This record gives sequence, C-alpha cells and structure tokens, in this order.
Amino acid sequence: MKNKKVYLGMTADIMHPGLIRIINEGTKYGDVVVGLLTDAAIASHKRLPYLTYEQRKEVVESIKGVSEVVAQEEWSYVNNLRKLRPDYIIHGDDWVSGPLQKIREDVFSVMREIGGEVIEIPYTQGINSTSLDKDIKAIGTTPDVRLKSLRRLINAKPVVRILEAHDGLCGLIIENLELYDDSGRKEFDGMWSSSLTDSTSKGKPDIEAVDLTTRLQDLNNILECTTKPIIFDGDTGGKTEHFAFTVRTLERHGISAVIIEDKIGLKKNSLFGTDVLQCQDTIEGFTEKIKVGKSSQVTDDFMIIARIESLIAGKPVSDALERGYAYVEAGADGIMIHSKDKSGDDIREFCTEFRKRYTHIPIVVVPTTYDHIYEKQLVEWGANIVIYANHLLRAAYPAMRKVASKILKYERALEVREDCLPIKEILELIPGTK
Ligand code: SPV
Ligand code: MG
Repeated sequence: MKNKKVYLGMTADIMHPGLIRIINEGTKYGDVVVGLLTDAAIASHKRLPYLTYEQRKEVVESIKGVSEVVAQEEWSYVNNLRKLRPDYIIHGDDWVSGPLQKIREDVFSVMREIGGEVIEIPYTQGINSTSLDKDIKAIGTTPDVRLKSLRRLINAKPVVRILEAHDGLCGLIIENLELYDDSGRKEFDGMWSSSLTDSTSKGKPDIEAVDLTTRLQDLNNILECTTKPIIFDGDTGGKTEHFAFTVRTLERHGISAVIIEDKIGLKKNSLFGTDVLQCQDTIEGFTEKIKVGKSSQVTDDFMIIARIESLIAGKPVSDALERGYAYVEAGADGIMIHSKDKSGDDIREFCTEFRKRYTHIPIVVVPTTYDHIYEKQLVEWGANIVIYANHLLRAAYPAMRKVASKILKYERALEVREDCLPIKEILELIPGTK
C-alpha cells in the first residue's frame, strides 16, 4: 500500500530544533513533503529570507525524514493542498490565534474538502523563525548578500519600495519601520543614496560637487547600521573612463545598483526642468558609458540602471522611449524614467509603451511631483521600483528650523520640548547607548 502523504509548509531560512521536531513528527504519519515557501511567498508577509530558495531547498532536501521538497508559491497553503492532496498537514499550534488564524481556517476547510486531517503540535517556545529573525539582523550582513538582495526583491515583490537615506539615522528608520494593516505587513525594501540630499545635507549644491569619496564616507555610516539594499544615485556617472572605477567601488561596498542619468556638462537637479540649462548626452555617448560600466563590473548581480532625462528636458515620450530601448540594448539592467510633470500622465504613457517591448526589464520611477499616484497604480503601469527620493531630508529640515526659531524667540528651550524626542527616548534609540 502506498504510504500516506504528510505536508509541512516552511521557510527554513534558519534551521532550528523546532523544525526538526515537526519533521520527525511528520515521519510518524507518512512520507514528509515539505512545501518550501518561495521568496515571493515570503516577501508578501515577512522580510526576504537570508538564504535564496535554491540554498534553502538544498538544506531541507538533505534533512533525514524529508521525502520531497516542493515550492509553495503563495503565503496561503490552499493551492498546494488542493494540488498535492496530502493525507495530513502538520503545523505548530501558534496559528490558533494571531495573524496566522485565517491561514489556519483556510487549511482546515481545504483538508475537509480533500478528506485529509490537520495535526497541530505544540509550538516550540523560544525558538522560532521570528525570534531568530531578530538575531540574524543583529549579526548584520555581508556586502555580497546585501548586493544580491535588490535583484531578489525585484523578483519577489510586485513593488520594491525605496526611501532616501542621507545618514545612519535615516538608515535605521528604513531598516526597522514596519506597519501592519489589512493588506499585511509593510516596510521599506531599501535605501536611495540621493545626490540631492547628500549634497544638501553637506550645505553643497546638487551639481556633482560632492565627490564619490566624500559620499561614500557618509554611505559607510548607513552600511554600518543597516542590512537592506542601497541604490546609489550616480548623477551623470562622470567621465566614461571614471565610471568604470565608480562601478567597482560601489560593488565592493555591497551597493546593489547605480543609476546614471543621460546628461552631460554641469549637472543641475532634474526638478529644475527647463528652468536651467540641462544638456542631454547623445544616445551613442550614453550607451558607450553603459557598456563600459557593464564590462567593468565584477559580480553578476550589480545593476546599472539608465536614467532617461528626455521628459525633464521637455522632449516627448517618443524620445524617451527611443533612448530607453537603446540603453537596454546596450546592456542596462533597468531603466529609470524621470519627470517633473505633476500629472503622472507622461510616466504612465512611457511605462505602458515600454512594457509592450520589454516585459521584464525593471522600470524605476520617482514620484516626487506626481505624488498623488499610489504605488498600486505605478505597478499597474509597469513600474517595479518606486523611489521616494528626498522625503526624509525634506521632513527633517523644517522640523529642525522650527525648533531653532522657537529657541531664538523664547530664549529658552521649554517651548520646544514637545517638538523634540524625549531625552529618555534618544538615550534608548540606539542599542548599547546605556
Ligand atoms: C536625487 O534624489 O538626487 C535625484 C532625483 O537624482 S531628483 O532630485 O528628482 O533629480
Ligand atoms: Mg540626483
């Protein structure tokens, strides 16, 4: 007689005795089939696992008692259970209450439908993926793991949400902030190292006057206290010959991507649009820069993203598309389309057209002026990465100015007490301060 089939769903990022116990329990009932959650399934509800799917699969396949590993492509068990029709599913009893309750209800109903049984075993207190998740964060990351994580996120999530960071504190907000609502868990996926905010925070104009070495010093503070991926604003990329070195330097630091814009001459911030002289490079000139960059990178995972400034320069969407196609053909790993138009119409038109030709090349958008458009809409148009390019600095400056003016006005600090983080909280903000 055929053995009974036992289904176990797991992430298996970190092996711990709780998982081994559940597998051992499973073997008592039949052949254990592990439904290993893919990156995409996990990213919909939790941070991306440390190990890739293939790495986790290799580990789980080698565990005694595991007969087979199959991919579970969704957070919900339902589709796999219907497909595999196991006799049993085993799960820790931690799902009886809390956020997994709905998952449990669905599992019970499918198992009833297919005539199987749900077995709940006592949850292993103290050792579970969530508590280990915190420990692994404390260990930090390596440049290699961080660098790779952006491509993994693009593949795993409908939208990769990036926020500007110009110092370690911004980095910590982006690293740690999470929000739960009806749609599940939300977080920022990574950081944008912006030329505008990097320059402004140093009291310098955004004209490539702050050199790479200086920008890397501050970026290093962010790297020290975070693990999420970083996209570096490379301005024009500088001279083509210099860009080759920039790429290697960024890679060595574990930066995931550089975005360079197709402008030449003295760079001015794009949001000036045609109010200042902005000179676009020729297609030939810029594709050459992309090619040189691509041939100088050491890893396979680093991304060079080409930023199209046609709309900023007042040119039509057709010009932007022509450039986009040429940049992709030259080897760009993604396209950033920028605009200062408030409607978002030109971005929608570009994305929709571009997607007809290239279904998978990542599109990056920066909704600074068209800020009424929701991420969901941007994704529907075809965007993969949304960068909130300057918001933390724009938030900090008025808050600091307000406090400074009030102290001047009242000639004491009592009136700003409410505007400031309480002393107790600032002392507790960074672990290890006490
Ligand atoms: C930056 O953040 O520096 C950018 C985006 O390049 S923008 O300021 O809109 O040009
Ligand atoms: Mg910039």
